[in-house]
Amino acid sequence: MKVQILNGQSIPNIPWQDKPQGCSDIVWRYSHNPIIARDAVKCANSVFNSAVVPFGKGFAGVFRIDDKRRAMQLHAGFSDDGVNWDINEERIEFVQADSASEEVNKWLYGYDPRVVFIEDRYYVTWCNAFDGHPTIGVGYTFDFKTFYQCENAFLPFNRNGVLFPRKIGGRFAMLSRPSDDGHTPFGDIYISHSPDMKYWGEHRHVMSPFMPWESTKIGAGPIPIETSEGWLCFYHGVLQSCNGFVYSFSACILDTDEPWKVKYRCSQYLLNPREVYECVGDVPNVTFPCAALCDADTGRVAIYYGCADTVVGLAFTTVDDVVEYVKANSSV
Ligand code: BMA
Repeated sequence: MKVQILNGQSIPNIPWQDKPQGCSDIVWRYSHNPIIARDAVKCANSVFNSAVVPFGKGFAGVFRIDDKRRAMQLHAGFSDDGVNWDINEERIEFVQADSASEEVNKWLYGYDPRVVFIEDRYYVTWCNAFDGHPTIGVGYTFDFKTFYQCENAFLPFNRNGVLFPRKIGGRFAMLSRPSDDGHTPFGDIYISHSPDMKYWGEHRHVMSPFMPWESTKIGAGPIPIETSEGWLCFYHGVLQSCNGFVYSFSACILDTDEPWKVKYRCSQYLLNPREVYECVGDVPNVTFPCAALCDADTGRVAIYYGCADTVVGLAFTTVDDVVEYVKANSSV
């Protein structure tokens, strides 16, 4: 590999399919997409923007399920191969963490989870209702059975809270997108820091919408991947067409020690809605990545993304290919 993966993990059973012959894309889709159907769980209207990590000999995850009441819920799930998933019928019921207060976390709804292992536990962040207003919820689990809920990271309104997989300069770091109460028609990515996962500050601006494909708003996606070139971050960008929003995704590379500094940023999307399951569903024209597994031995990357707010898809790339492409097509 040309690009080194730092602090990575061997995932010999990472889901994988070689790039189809003749395909010139940097990110390509799994041929059996979608991997999770909208009715994978009895109560579900849809299963989409969801996050997975290696766990034991297989994988575990936190899944966004909009139930048949159209309430947005988080469910835990497990898989041997990262492709076929058993998702719990019951939603996650968080237990209050010692560091939190019961006034903060009355469950109303939760969506768009991310999951990351840091030090000794799996942290979960998601868009959480704080007195009915969306902000970033934070929790953790050791076993994907009992989940503890911490204080919310920020005041409303905020979405797309994404933790870095290790402390940077001795502090936890999180990307997020301050927003408004509705289907926000704007949005930049910021970074915030915390000594203890409770108090967040030292906020810095990271980047704003720039190119046409992302000109309305952008939001962090999967947990950043640490490489010798910096933090490789996939992120979504939204274009407002005459007929609604179009969600595509691409990648940027942030400075290792000062991740609010953007080193490279791809000017084009890497994947956009074009397959039927991405263009047709409860919300058409959405590809929304929330997780990326990366095998440190081979540089293979498996990206999990929500499709049309209805199902989950899988796409592949390699760290070498994506870093080279982002650098070669960068506008910062
Ligand atoms: C965003 C979030 C995502 C969703 C997207 C498209 O604002 O709500 O969960 O996938 O809109 O509807």
